Parts: sequence; C-alpha cells; structure tokens
Amino acid sequence: MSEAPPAVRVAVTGAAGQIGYALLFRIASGQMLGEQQPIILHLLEVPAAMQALEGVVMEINDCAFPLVQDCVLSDDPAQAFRDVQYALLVGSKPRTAGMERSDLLTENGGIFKVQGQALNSHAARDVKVLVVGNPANSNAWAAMQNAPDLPPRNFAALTRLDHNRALAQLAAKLNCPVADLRRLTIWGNHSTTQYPDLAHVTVRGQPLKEWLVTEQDWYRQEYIPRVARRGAEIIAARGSSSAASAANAAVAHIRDWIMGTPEGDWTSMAVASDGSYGIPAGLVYSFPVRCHGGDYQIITDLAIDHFSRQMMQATRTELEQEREVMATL
Ligand code: NAX
Repeated sequence: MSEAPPAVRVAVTGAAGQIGYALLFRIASGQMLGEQQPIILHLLEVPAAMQALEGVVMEINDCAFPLVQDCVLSDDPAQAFRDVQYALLVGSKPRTAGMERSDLLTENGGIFKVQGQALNSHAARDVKVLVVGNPANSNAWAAMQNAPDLPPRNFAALTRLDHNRALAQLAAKLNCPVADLRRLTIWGNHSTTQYPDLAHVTVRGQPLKEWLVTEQDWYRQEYIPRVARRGAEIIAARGSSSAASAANAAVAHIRDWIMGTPEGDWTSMAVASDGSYGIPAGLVYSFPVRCHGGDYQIITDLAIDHFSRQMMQATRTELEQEREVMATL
C-alpha cells in the first residue's frame, strides 16, 4: 500500500459566507487537490462571524472526511495564513446602498493589502493565491503588490465562473454538450466589461468562426451582455448571488492550475499581464492560459480582430482606472 502524501494547508477567507459554505465541502472531499491528498483547512473570518464559522466546522467534522486532518479557525490573517500552500481569498466587503465604486475599491484594497502582507510574512514561499472576492482582479493586484517576496505569478483572480457561464450559454445556443467546445476565452476584468471571446472556439474540433459571422447580432447584442450580466440574472432569480457555481469555478481553477488543462484546450485565468496583446505588464487581466506542471502559460499568439481589440481595450481601461484608485492606498 502506498503511503499518503503529507497534508497540505489550504486557507479559505470568508469561510462562513455563502461561497465558503459551498466551497469547503468540495475541498474537503478531495475534488480540488485530488482524492489522495490530505489537507488541513485554515479558515479566516471577521470576529462577528466566528460563531457561524464554528458551526460550519461542526458540519465538516460531521462529514468525517478521510482527507481532513485538522481545521484551524482564526480572525487573524497572520495565524490563518501560517505555512499555507493554497489561499482562496473569498471574503470581501460587499457594496452597500450609497457606496460609490471607488469606496468599494478602497475598502477592499485595505483588506487585500493586509492579507497580502500576511501572506508575504507567513505563507509557504510557493503559496498559490486565488482571489474570488470582488473586485477580484484589483483585489488580487493589491494583494500581490503587498507580497513582494512571493512570485507575482502565484496570484490569480477568478474568471473561471465567467468562462463556464460563457461555455454553457454557447452550448445552449448550439444545442450541443459543453464537452464539445474548446478554446473559449474571457478577456479582462471580472465585471460587466469582460469580453467573452468566441473567435477561437472549436466545436468537435471544427472552428466556429464562419458560423459566428452569420450570428453577429446574437453574439454582440445578446450573448456578450448575457454572459457579462449573468451574476445579476442569478441575483434577480435567486434573491442572492451565485454561490455554488462560484465555488465550483474556484475548485476547477485551482485543480487545472495544479493538474493541468486538458490536451488541446485552454482556460481563462486573471493573472499579471506579461505585456502580451498590449496589456500593460503587471495588470491583473484575464487571459487564455494553458496549465502544466503546476504552472500556467499565457497563450500569446492568437490573432485578434478589430472588434476583439476594441473589447479588450475597454476592459483594460476599466482595470487601469481601478488600479489607479487602489494605488492611492
Ligand atoms: P458572503 O457575504 O456570503 O460572505 C462573505 C464572507 O466574507 C462573510 O462571512 C464575511 O464575514 C467575510 N469577510 C468579510 N471581510 C472579511 C475579511 N476581511 N476577512 C475574512 N473574512 C471576511 O459573500 P459570498 O456570496 O460568499 O461572496 C464572497 C465574494 O465573492 C463577494 O465579494 C462576491 O462579490 C464575490 N464573488 C465573486 C465571483 C467571481 O467570479 N470572482 C462570483 C461570485 C461572487 O459574486
């Protein structure tokens, strides 16, 4: 019988929130890091939510997950991030009535500054950080800026939910299984300026491009806004924001980052730009990426047409503006 590998430490912030509630059980069951990988969960919350978090941990215990060796609960980022190899930063401050977007940016910038500093001081040197809490791209940028001793490429923001939403909407239109689709890209910000790009998509290996020319109105006027505003559609229907699908996307993001993207396909991750496609270096921007061996590579050689260029520019401009606000901190 082969011996189990040593446990890895996985931090989740906002662990008592609704995404946390959908996420922790998936991580604990082995769906993120594999069914052979023991884990120690490090759960960070604000003091007011610690009691609720204790209840969540009771439920984790009651599942008797064979992979879970321990749960560390804390309201102190220094303690929560000690020696962690993965950090899923879900907790953030929601936008409330009367709050300007710039207030949202600075309030969250403050949270992610502190968390970046704590990761820098206490996390494993090869920690992989996934920011889910909004505004996710700019929060990831703030955390990265405050963690100068950690590799910037180990920070990412979640656009996998947008990627999955875009796949599902396209599959519904084509009346085909999602599994037939490859090479879809979400460019830019996890916001309504994101650009779900179908120009490189293949369906059962055949390019979609010619079909797309005949469906321009649907693509530009229905599909792109629908994917970009899917979060609002969920809130209107459910009365609260996406949780299970967000948790699913976070699990898939980390799993692909570690275990690799499928042969012949890619995924979307918001990562520090390397200057590709004219996106300023360092801006946390969603790109098509291939993952292999625990690392990602931005796909740098896609042909970009005029429409795509305009869409990519619009979401880039928004991210540059967000970064300016964050940089004041
Ligand atoms: P909830 O309000 O249910 O939970 C958030 C939790 O974070 C709360 O328990 C709160 O106490 C905690 N928290 C707040 N500040 C904290 C801090 N400084 N340290 C630790 N914990 C803290 O929100 P939920 O629905 O779980 O959503 C969490 C975040 O994900 C939000 O910012 C939301 O906008 C964002 N989303 C991002 C998505 C993405 O694709 N990137 C999609 C889903 C979601 O909208």
